[in-house]
Amino acid sequence: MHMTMRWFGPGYDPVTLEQIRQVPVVKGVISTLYAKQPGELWEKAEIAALKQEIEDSGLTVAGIESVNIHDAIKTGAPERDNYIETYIKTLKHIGQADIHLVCYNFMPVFDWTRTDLAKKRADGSTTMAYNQKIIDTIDPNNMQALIERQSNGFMLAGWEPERLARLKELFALYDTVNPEILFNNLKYFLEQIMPTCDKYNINMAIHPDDPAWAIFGLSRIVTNQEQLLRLMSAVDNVHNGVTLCTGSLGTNPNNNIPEIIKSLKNRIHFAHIRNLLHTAPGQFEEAAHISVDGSLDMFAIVKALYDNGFDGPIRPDHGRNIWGEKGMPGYGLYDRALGAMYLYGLWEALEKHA
Ligand code: DNO
Repeated sequence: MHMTMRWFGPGYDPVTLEQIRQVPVVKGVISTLYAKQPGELWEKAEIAALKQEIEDSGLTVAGIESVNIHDAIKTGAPERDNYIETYIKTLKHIGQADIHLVCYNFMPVFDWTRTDLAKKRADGSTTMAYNQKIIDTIDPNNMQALIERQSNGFMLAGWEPERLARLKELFALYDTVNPEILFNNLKYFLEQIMPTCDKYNINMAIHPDDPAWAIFGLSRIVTNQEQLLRLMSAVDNVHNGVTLCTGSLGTNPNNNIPEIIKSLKNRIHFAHIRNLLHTAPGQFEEAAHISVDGSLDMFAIVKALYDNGFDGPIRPDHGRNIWGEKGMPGYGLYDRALGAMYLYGLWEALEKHA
């Protein structure tokens, strides 16, 4: 296991590499070329510059989150092969830069979705929260505004204004894309990229849908154990793997995360570990990482990863905003640093107790 933190890159992340470097045990970051639109080629020089900046600070690049997938690939549009070709070139450039992990998602239109980005908690901290009742009544065209209003002025991953400005067009593209079609489009994409992943030893790690159910009538196909295992066997190559995101899978209380971890065996390449608190059916808020603050048993989760022999990067995931920090929602420095320490502590105890 390698403890990492996410870093959005120069000009986008208010947290500095120097700060991350001072979080004990964090030796690497998970980063990206944040300005890249889905479908754009990642040039070798751009990847090299990012890597250089990170390495100059004494950290390593533990992986990329994300190389986003163009809607033509997700919807299976005629031009998908051109976009897959570009994706393959990007993977090649990433592999040549000696980076071997790529996190991505296959969610239609919206990436992670929350209804409140700064819900006040009893201790005065703020956190991100979700209420299905709001989603059921809101016009999806207003989602971008709802998120942007609460973003503290930061661009949030997956909520790129350029793409979401075309929301009506995007919804129309997915009109006929039922879960089976979406699954087949994902399978097709993975089959095309696997030879490149094999050649450069790149682990593709799909991120589960967040929340783990369909929203706004859009298909979602990465929400539970059965769907994850179906995907693993549909493209049965070790480079087709998973980002084990406890905060996404954990939105559905029926998902038994330790059991999911066990069943995925060696196909977990990356772990996003955070806790959340179920407040009512279809409602949750993001808690501090520690078990006692939320609904997930973090010890059982970390133990399941440990028992699986997990040796990829882990990162503390969304944190609360604490100590007056005006951070990017979910990605402030302080609570994620606390999370990293706690998760590492669990791991150390498991290792020493073995
Ligand atoms: C949100 C993140 C997601 C994730 C993507 C992966 O904070 O967990 O945006 O990075 O879904 O492609």
